[in-house]
Amino acid sequence: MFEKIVIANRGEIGLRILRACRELGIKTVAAHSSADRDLKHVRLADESVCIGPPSSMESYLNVPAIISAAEVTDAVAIHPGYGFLSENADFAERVEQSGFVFIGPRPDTIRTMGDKISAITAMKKSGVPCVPGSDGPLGDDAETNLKLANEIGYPVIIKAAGGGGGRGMRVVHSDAALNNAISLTRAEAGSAFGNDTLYMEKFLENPRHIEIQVLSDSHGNAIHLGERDCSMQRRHQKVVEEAPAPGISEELRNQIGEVCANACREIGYLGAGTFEFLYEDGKFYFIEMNTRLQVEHPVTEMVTGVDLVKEQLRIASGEELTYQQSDIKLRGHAIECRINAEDPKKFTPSPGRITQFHQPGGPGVRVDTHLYNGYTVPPYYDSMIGKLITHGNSRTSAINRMRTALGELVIEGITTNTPLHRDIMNDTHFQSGSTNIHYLEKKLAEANS
Ligand code: MV4
Repeated sequence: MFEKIVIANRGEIGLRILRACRELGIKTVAAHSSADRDLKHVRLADESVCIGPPSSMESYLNVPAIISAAEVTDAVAIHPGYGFLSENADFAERVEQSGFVFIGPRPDTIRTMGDKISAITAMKKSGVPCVPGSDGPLGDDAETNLKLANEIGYPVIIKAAGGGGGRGMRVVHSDAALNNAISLTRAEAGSAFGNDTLYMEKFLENPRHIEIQVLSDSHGNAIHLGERDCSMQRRHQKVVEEAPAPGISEELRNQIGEVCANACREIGYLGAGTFEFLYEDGKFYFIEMNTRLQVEHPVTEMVTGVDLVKEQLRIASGEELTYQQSDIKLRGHAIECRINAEDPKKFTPSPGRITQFHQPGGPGVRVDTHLYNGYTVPPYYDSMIGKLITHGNSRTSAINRMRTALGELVIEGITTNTPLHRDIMNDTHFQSGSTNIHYLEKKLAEANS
């Protein structure tokens, strides 16, 4: 196992990684910006290195500074967390060229999955079900594109190969609108991603967003850890996630999970990964693969008992997975509410000093946060300040525990989206498990009319 690693991230995930390191006896170096000296994990780490000023561009995205932090502390590996450089293939490559281990998949895998067309091509080849679509890049010939759209059937969606996470997409409903939409999307993609390659898919109108968690080691072992339902989102930001997804049978879970684990073995995937699917009318359609640890990983941990961060560290250090597929048994149900420092109505960021913080507790309650009394939430970064996770024997029990936990949560000095979570937990449609990716935005629009 590694002797010492650099944590190249901040906030709750910096702390989450630090805790996993402690349990494995790994020494920690917190690489942090000058605005983050008071972060909980920076205080707790064995060592810390300031890698630059507050701006992410000059700190958490500053590749030479992060590699220097590893060099000066004699660390052997770098954990990127999520966001920032976690899915940057060039960063992973430079970490390895500098003689350190990147805790994540190999650079080539990250590169393949970063290009949405090559990701779909690779997954389709490995037997993962995909959305009917162009099977490759769109050309510029208007007639060919019209023919393709008619074969797929309207509505179709035009997506940028360099996009993902909701950026660079356009829905098209008719022949009349198609080629203009392609030109517009191509121009936008070119300036936004420096890559104007596009592809076309059938547009699914009311899907759920369901993703499969996998772990895959360097000895040819790969397992799936079931699914998460992340449909409760606003503007491509997830708000609530849960595991398992309501209404997915054990048979369907095992079938799609096996397909994903098998794809991992075929491509020699390394580490933790997530297959993102749209789920509609009982069928899964692959859209993207995430090659990082995800924000919502705790709901999977709660229902499987697997510590995903410890497994990431073990896999990166060359050890074998400590679980076989037959060891993975789902127990109960888990829900996560992302707590954001934002205006509860307008969703604008709300940084500032925390004057009171009381965290909920009791059976089946987990709080992943770096907050403490007197901490100041800086204005420079993402507004997520913590995650409240509950577990119960049933979905109803997990929801009830979340309602109780939200009732106990006190954060004063800044505003948060806690009222929204109380609303969602009391929402009869959420309670029945019958929502989709459009549900929350529709609910919020209705509340405002
Ligand atoms: C889609 C889709 C419908 N049909 N693809 C948005 C984020 C990106 N990861 C893919 N996205 C979508 N792709 C087809 N063929 C609808 C979305 C989509 C969405 C997906 C997941 C979660 C939230 C979403 C919100 C709006 C649109």
